[in-house]
This record gives sequence, structure tokens and C-alpha cells, in this order.
Amino acid sequence: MTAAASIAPLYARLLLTGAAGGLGRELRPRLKAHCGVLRVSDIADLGAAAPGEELMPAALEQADAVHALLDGIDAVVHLGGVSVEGPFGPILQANIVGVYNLYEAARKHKVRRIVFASSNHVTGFYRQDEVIDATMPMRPDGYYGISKAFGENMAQFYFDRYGIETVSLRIGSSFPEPVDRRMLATWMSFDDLERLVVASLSAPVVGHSVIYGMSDNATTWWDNTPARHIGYRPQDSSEPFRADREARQPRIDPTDPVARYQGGGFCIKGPFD
Ligand code: 15L
Repeated sequence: MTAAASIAPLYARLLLTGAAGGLGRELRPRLKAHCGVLRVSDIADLGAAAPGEELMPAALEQADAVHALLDGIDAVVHLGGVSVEGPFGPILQANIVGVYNLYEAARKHKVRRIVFASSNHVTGFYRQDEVIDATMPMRPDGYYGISKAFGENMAQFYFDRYGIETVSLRIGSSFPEPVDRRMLATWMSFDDLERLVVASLSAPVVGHSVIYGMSDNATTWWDNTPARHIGYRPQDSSEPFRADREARQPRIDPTDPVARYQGGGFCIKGPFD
């Protein structure tokens, strides 16, 4: 059972990168319901191919492999790469060289649209008492956030120069449940993640749009008004978890950077030497 309406007429062959990761494993069976053939890729084990799937392992930093990956593809959901803060070297290879390889291959193979898993960590150094939108300046909270900012700029350039459309999803915290007080604001359920990705694939015109990925939470730091044209309507909320999460974390020290900044713990990672 999927949470979003079918988009089968729009994309015959859809590529999902990062298919073996946390969000990839959730989206893989759900996206299959919305396309003809789903090509899945990762550097980690992908298991067996389900009906209608093609398995194609690839390392994003290897240009030849990425070019083969995009051959025959109509649209991409790009979740691949490093997904947490850490030393610059691996992030440079997978997220910066990798996203360059992806867009160059998309250009050569005439891919129509990319849904890019960006992150809330592009703006992680805004404070938790600020409400921001995607038109405001980026304030990355580490190398990971910087790599996602680079990816968003890559998307903008490939739209302006070559007309390849992208929706950059500044994903908050997509987990089965919000695990702490911060996630009461940043949480996105897996059903809402699917709704967001399907809306991003099916909206008629997106150019390069940037949207925060969150459920319909009662408290939020992000205003998605500039991205209403995507048609994303979240249906879940962190509110049912509030009493329990606040009881578990009754005291917040507002001078602690983890509680002060939207990026939470990412803001205090490193240095890595
Ligand atoms: C992210 O970008 C990470 O990929 C994810 O693991 C979470 O840590 C999330 O941000 C978050 O901010 O909670």
C-alpha cells in the first residue's frame, strides 16, 4: 500500500540511488508502484531484484559507472552519498564529485528531472527560535551541509544552463518516530517522505525548487510557502509523540549549541584531525 497517487504515465524508467540506505530501503518498494521499471543502485548490498527492478551497483565518484547508471533513465531520485557529518575526504568523493558525475550523466542521457536528497543541514546554523524559508542564505553546519549546498548549486546551474529540472529536498529527520525534542520540529514520517518524493516527481513544472522535508508538525522552523507549487501535503505530525519526548528530556539548556541551532548535534561535530 503506497501513500501517494501513481505517476506511472510520467516515468517509464526511474533510478533510485542510495537504495540500500535507511531512506532508500523505505522508498524502494514504494517507488516501484509509481513507475514502469525501477533501477536501484548503491555501493552496499542491494539484495535480490524484485519484479520490475533492475539492480546496478555503482560508486558515485566513478564517472564511467555513473554514466552507465543513467543510460535509459527518465528521472532520478538521488539519495546516494554520505548522509552524516564527518571528515571531508569521503564527503568530497561521494557528495561533491559524485553529484557532478550525476548531473553530467543526466545531461548526456537527457534525464528530465532529478529529486535530490539535500538536507536541513544546509541551513543548520540558523537558531531554533527562527523560522526560515528556502530563499534565505545558506548557513551549512559542517562539511556534509556544505556538500548539500554544493549539490543545490549544481542543480540550479544544470537547470539554468541545460534545463534539467530538480527538486532539492532539505530533508529534516526521517525516521520511524521522532527520537528527541529537536525532532518534534524536524520529523518527517516515511509516508510523508513518499508523498514528498512523488509530488516532486509529478509536479508539472518545478525548474529548480527547494523544499524542506517535514511532516505537518505543530512546531517548525521552516516555512515551505515558496514551494507550494510542488503540491506536497504532509498528513502526519510529531505531536502524538510530544508528551513522551518532553518527559524524557525535561530540561533544555538554551546556551547548549545542540539546543540553540537547528542542525542540533551536527553543529558541534569535528574537527576531524
Ligand atoms: C540528515 O541530513 C541525516 O542524513 C540524518 O541522518 C539525520 O541526522 C537528519 O539529518 C537530522 O537532522 O536529524
